[in-house]
Amino acid sequence: MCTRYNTTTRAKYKGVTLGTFIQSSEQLSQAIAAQVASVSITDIHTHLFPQAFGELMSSGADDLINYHYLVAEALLDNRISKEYFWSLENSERADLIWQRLFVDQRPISEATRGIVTVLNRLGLATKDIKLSELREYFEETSKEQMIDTTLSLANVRDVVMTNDPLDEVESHLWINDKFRQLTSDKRFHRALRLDQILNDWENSKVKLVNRGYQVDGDLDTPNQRTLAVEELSRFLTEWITRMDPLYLAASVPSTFTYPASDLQTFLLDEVVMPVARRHNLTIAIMAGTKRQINPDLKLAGDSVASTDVGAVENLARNNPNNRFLVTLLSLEDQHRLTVVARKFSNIMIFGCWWFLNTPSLIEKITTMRLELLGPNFIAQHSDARVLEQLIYKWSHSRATITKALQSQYSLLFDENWAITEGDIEKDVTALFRGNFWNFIKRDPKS
Ligand code: FIX
Ligand code: ZN
Repeated sequence: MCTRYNTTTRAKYKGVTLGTFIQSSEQLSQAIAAQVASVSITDIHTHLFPQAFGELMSSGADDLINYHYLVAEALLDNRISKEYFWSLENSERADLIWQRLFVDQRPISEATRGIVTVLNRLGLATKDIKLSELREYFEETSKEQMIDTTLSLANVRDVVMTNDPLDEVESHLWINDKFRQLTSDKRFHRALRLDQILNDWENSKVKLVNRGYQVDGDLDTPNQRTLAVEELSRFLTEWITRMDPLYLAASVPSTFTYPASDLQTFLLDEVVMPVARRHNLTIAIMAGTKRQINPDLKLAGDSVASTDVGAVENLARNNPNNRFLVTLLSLEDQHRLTVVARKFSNIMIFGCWWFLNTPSLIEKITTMRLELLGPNFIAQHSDARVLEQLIYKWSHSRATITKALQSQYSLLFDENWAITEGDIEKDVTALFRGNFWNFIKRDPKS
C-alpha cells in the first residue's frame, strides 16, 4: 500500500512542473482502467471485410456460432460424427453447436463466453436466450448498421484485414473494382498476405503463370531464376499498388527456419524483402502454426508447435533495413521472442495470437512484455473472423490487459515515481494503436 504523498513532494522528486499527479494506488488503478476502457483501437490483424467484399464479409448469428473455435469445442463430443456434422446446413450446424455448448453445458470457455458477451453487449437478455432470438436481431439489422454498432461497442477505430491476392474470390473482386469500392470504407485497411507464395510455391506458381507471370522456370538456372524474381516482384508491386496495404504478412509453420537453403529463404531474400524495402512496407511474420493436424475439422483442424525463434533473430539482423511485426503462436516461445525483441529496433511484437488469446495467457504474456520491453509492443489484435466478435475479443482483452498494467504501474507508483493520468493515456494509446502506426511509418489519417 503506497503512502499518500502530496503533489509538491512528487513534483520536487521528479523535478517537473505540477500536474494532476495521481495520489493513491486506488486512483492509479481507476485511471488505468478508465484509459484502457476508453482508448480507441487499431486492430492490426483480422479476417474481417466490409460489406463491399460481399460474401467475404462474415457477420450474424450463424457465422458467430459456426466460428471454428466453437466447431472444435462442439466436436469434442465423440457422439457427433464429423461426416454428419459437415453434411448439415450452416444453420443446422449452428443449432447443434448451440445445443452442445450453450444448453447441454455452461459456456465457460473463452470462445463460448465470448458469444455471451456479444449477446449481453447487444442488449439481448442472456437469461435462457434462444439462438432464434439472436437470428431475429440480425434479421432486423442491416450490415452497415452492424458495422457501425460493432465498431462503436468495441471502440475500434481501424480494422486491418487479411487480403490474399491469390485467393480466387478476393482477387476477382479487386481486379474488377473499377470504382474503388473495396477501399471506400476508410475504417478498413489492407494487409497483403503471402502465405500461398511462401508456403505453397508449386500451386502458387500455377496460379501466377495462369495470370501471365513468367515464374514457371527452373529456379536452378540463373537466367530463369532472375526472370522469376522479376516477375514475382512485378506481381507483388502490382498488388501493392492496387491494395495499398499497411503491411505485407505471412504465417509460417513451426518448421520455419531462416536463413535456410530452401525456396522460402530464396523468395524472402530475393523478392519479398527487397519489394518491402522499395515500398517502405513492414513485414508481419506469424510463426508457429501446425496446420491441419486433424483435417476432419477443416479450418478448426490447425494446431500449434514451438518454432525456431532464431529465425526471427536472423531475419532482423540480416535485414536491418526491413521492419518486422512478429507474433508467435506457441506459449513456450514467448519469453525468447521478447528477449530477441529487446535486441532489435526493427522488430515489434504484436498480440496474443489465437490459442494464446485467453485471459490467463494474455495477463502472463503482457506482464512479461511490460517487464522486459516497457510499453514498446502492440498489446493485442483480435484475429476476428466474424464482425461481432470484435465486441467480445476487445472487451475481454481490455479487462485482462488492464490488470497487467495496474500491477506494473503500482510497482512504479510505490517507488514514488510521479504519474499523471496523461502519462497513462500516452502509454495506453501507444500499446493499443500508436506503436503500430509509428512502427509501420504510416499516418492513420492517410
Ligand atoms: O494465420 C492466421 O491468420 C490465423 O489467425 C488463422 O489461420 C486462424 O484460423 C485464426 O483465425 C486464428 O484466430
Ligand atoms: Zn489470423
